[in-house]
Amino acid sequence: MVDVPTMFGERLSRRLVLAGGICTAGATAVGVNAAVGQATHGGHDAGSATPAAADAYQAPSPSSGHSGAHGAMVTVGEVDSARNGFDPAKMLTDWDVGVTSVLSDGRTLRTFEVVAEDKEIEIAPGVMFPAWTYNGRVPGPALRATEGERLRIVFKNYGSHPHSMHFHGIHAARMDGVPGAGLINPGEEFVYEFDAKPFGCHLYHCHALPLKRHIHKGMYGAFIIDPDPARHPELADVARSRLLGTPENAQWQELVMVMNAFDTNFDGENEFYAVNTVAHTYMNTPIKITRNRPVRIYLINVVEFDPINSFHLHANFFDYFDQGTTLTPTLKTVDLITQCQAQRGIIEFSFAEHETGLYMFHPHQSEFTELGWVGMFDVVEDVA
Ligand SMILES: [Cu+2]
Repeated sequence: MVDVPTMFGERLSRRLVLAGGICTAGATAVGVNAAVGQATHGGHDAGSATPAAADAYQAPSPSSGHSGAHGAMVTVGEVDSARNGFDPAKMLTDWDVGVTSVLSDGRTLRTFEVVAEDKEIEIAPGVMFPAWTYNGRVPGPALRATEGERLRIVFKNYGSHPHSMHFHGIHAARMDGVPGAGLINPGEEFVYEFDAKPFGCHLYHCHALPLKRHIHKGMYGAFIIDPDPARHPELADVARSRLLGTPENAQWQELVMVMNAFDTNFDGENEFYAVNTVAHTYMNTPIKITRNRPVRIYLINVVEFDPINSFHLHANFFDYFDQGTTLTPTLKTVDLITQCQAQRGIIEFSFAEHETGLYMFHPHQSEFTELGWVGMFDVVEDVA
């Protein structure tokens, strides 16, 4: 596969990179964003638009499969999930719950194992990105624990650079994953240990310098702490509905979405945007939702270089729990929320009163949508 960044150098605009990808990887193999051919795209790159870039735009052929059903706004072709070693469709519900044991004081000890490694990944059809990963995937594993447990994260650095795991949570200074406190060199190991608190929708990321480069290379992941119902008697039902493994939780359709982006030519701007890495993946493969069961999204924004991201749901409204640290909504009945970098929260909604069909979700930064961050819920009567 052609590595777009190395072929096109640092000064090309994101538009030209997209157009160049078509030429180098073959017209049928690479995704074409409608943005490539739109004069209104972007602001900072406006001067670099060329007839060549505009001419490169091609509508997907009617025979190109399911993506054609949604018009010309999505990538064309397939990303090789087997080679990547991760599949965005499965990542939505892929929780890493680690291994549990009982401590001498009766508390649960939950142990996770995470390794850092360099890995080239495909972020759009035919577009490779030299990532730094946790456990070989971007985003890293979605770690999930329960409030009050003792957590132990055994971290090994098999990568080519110093890395760490900095958790958004409560812990001792020496467990902070910054230089001198858990930032380790290639070949080294470090064990982070702390209590799981507060409950909520959190994240972890590398805290090596330069920080934005280490994060943007793929070193981030979800860190979810479920509330312990026994600690919240006034809202125990709500807490139980969030606690993985309970019958109440099984009623919910839970999805983890990490909003990310990739600067494929290393010019300090992103060329591709996504949820869970692969551009337009949930347009090409809509997310099946059973109509009469509620939906809960753990939404995390890790996009570098752009200060704000957002989530907008079509034809519906939702409740929002900023950072997931409350059992009552911090915003009720909204259809859009914004998140700065590392901001995150829980989104809850239902399609019970809706017709079945395809319902879109995307950020309301239109440029992000055109460059890969948009998806569809396929609301059906029942999921087989
Ligand atoms: Cu790092």
